Amino acid sequence: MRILFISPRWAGYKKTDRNYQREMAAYPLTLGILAGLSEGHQVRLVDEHREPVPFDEPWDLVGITTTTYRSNRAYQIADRFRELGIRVVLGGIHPTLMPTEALQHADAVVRGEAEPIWGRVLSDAENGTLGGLYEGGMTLDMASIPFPRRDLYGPQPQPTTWIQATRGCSLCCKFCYLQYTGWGTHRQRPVELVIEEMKTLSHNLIFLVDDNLFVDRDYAMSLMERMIPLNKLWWSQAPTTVAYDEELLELARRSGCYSFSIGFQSINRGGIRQCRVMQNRIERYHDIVRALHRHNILVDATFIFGFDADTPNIFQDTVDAITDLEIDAYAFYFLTPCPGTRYFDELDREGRIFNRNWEEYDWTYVVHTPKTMSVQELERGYHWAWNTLDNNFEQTAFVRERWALSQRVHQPALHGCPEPEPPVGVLGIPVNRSCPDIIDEPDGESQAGV
Ligand code: B12
Ligand code: SF4
Repeated sequence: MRILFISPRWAGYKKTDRNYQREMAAYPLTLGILAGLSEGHQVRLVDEHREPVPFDEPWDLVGITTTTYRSNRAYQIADRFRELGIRVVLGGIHPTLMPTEALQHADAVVRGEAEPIWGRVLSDAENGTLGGLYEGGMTLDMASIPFPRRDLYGPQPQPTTWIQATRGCSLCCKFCYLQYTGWGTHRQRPVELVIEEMKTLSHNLIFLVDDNLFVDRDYAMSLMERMIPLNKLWWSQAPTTVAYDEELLELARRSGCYSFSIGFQSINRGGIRQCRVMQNRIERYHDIVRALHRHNILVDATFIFGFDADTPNIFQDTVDAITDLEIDAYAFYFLTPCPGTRYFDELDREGRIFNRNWEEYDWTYVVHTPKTMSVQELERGYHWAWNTLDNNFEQTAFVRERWALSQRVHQPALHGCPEPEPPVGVLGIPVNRSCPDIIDEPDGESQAGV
């Protein structure tokens, strides 16, 4: 069959700056994996940020991957192909969470992971029996994931590529879709395979796209140990708790890690409690940044505005905290419940969801009514925070340049940090814990996962 896989464009792309666009220029990993699963077929990949969708070619099957914020565009593309008589399969996070909606725009929807079910989708398509919902599940043995077909990505001028070692996260942040799906369960690819894939990469910079590489400390340590001889630079998302583990940070740096993207989420204890970001201890944010800097790992921090406990002071307080903490790079997002999750339903039942345009669920629009300020105040504060830091933050120009960030990896400590304190423990978060509805918080403090 002639199969076309598409990653639809993000409408918010045009609002982003040049550096972020360069970062996004690395080819979507999902398309490479889907191609890897389609051996024996003629496959073409289209990332709509780079090239237009080829509607006028004779495809036998079109597979579209989508997140929530790209689903409007995914549906538009799907509708158009179906009008042309071409069969369409939708998959990804949004169709997994909202399969009934997705089925209105596709012949078939894959819920969960493509790997276990794509073969059946293909044979049904060949036999003319394709249709309905296909369950891919989220229990796949990760050893069976094919290497992504990077040979189909076309010219790759940028030095970064995405790679995945693990899926899932054992933490319970209420706004995160993982816990509402089987995707919360942590699974790992054999280290051997990840290293083998890394060895095939011509790229010097790697983004490990794992939800949380550090759920299983032994696994993370063994992977990082094996990465040392590869001489690559890499970054990944990480929970704040990585900073409590000096041995892990030391190995991370030696293996080429130059930056962690860390969800600090709020400097307001109420927000941390409301959304069960139980791994975060606000009173330790300073230690966390310092620990990472001691190991020459840059801190790329995310903060969320719009928690029920946030008052209009949150913007000034967050800007002050970022400057005071000496955070290297930052991003602000609005609290955005993911459609298809219990958290979304909860806010909906409270009558607080006022925006159902999924295109605006990219964390840069207010979609629910905040509790302690107006929507306008929340929007104004968010923009004020971005503008204030962008204007005042002396390092911003280069910290947004990941390429430049990486140069600092092997240089002396960034901010003259003091000698390391003794390790205070390891991640210690039980693998695959189940998320409680509420957490008991001794002395009004959030429970850290350590
Ligand atoms: C890498 C990444 C990025 C990268 C690159 C994005 C890209 N275009 O490749 C960067 C850092 C640039 C980025 C930016 C953003 N991201 Co991002 N990103 C991720 C991350 C960490 C990994 C994506 C990935 O490669 N996963 C690995 C692949 C293999 O998994 P998968 O896509 O789910 O595919 C599997 C199944 O879903 C299924 N499947 C998927 N598609 C299809 C299609 C078919 C036909 C079939 C059969 C099956 C199938 O099979 C696959 C294999 O098992 C995810 C979190 C995550 N775990 O997915 C967030 C995530 C996708 N990002 C998110 C967001 C919000 C954004 C931003 C909007 C943030 C912002 N405001 O700046 C931007 C938008 C950028 C853009 N161009 O779209 C959210 C989306 C939430 C939602 N519900 O929509 C996520 C889920 C993070 C989160 N924890 O909530 N992101
Ligand atoms: S730490 Fe990140 S991936 Fe894990 S539950 Fe929280 S938001 Fe989701």
